[in-house]
Amino acid sequence: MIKPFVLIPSYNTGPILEKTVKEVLAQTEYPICVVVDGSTDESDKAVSDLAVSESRLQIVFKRKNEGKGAAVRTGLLKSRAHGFTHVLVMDADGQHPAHEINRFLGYASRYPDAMILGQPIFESDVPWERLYGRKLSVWLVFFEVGGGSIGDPLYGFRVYPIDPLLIVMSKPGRSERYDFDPEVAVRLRWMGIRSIKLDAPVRYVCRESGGVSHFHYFRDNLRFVCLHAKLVVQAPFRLFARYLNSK
Ligand SMILES: Nc1nc2c(ncn2[C@@H]2O[C@H](COP(=O)(O)OP(=O)(O)O)[C@@H](O)[C@H]2O)c(=O)[nH]1
Ligand SMILES: [Mg+2]
Repeated sequence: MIKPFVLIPSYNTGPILEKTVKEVLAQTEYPICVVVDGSTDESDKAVSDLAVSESRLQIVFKRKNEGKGAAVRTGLLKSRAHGFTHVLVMDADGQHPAHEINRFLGYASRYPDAMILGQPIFESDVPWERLYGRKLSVWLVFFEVGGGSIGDPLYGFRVYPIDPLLIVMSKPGRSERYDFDPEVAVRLRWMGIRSIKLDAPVRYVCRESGGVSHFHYFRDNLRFVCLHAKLVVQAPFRLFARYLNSK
């Protein structure tokens, strides 16, 4: 039996954070942890108020913004005492489908040793540069893990078994920002963690409806370049080691 919780890292997400959390509360019975990562937009106020009446909802505050990956690690470490075995990570900004949480956790329950990786189904609202930009990442991880077991490495709607995830995330020099999503998927595969890919819709919420992104095209794409340069160099050794272990 798995014991999962939902983890939502948030940084200056604005009013849409409360909407997202309410949707998650309505869609699932599992505990929810929101990590407010040095936000300065007061988006945490509404969810903090909500947490007073919702015992399933925990808000963790970080003073300084350190990035999505670092926030996920903080949430995992804070929740350790509760004995959770699995975590479903999703975005705070309304892009990810709360209605898919139970289906994803159902798969995690059937395949507890696997990570469950969302595969984005885009609608017509997807910006073209996002759609085409990610194709290179898909191709690179295909090479890095020796096949299509990850699919889209950038879609962060996923369930992870916590123990191996923490092993991967605890090593020094690990990605702390958006590069967290591709890096952990690749390294978990290298560790021999099986992956199950499930389609799930992704929305691009327009600014007028509260949509917000902190993705910085130059800075964050440069991080991806550095990450993949490292992974591509390590890949042949890791894949060879896995091949030897499987003999
Ligand atoms: N905790 C934390 N979460 C972040 C940070 N940057 C982004 N996020 C969260 O990661 C998710 C995706 O970020 P977003 O800026 O929407 O990226 P995009 O969807 O690729 O444009 C959202 O839930 C954000 O709240 C950060 O520095 N700290
Ligand atoms: Mg987003």
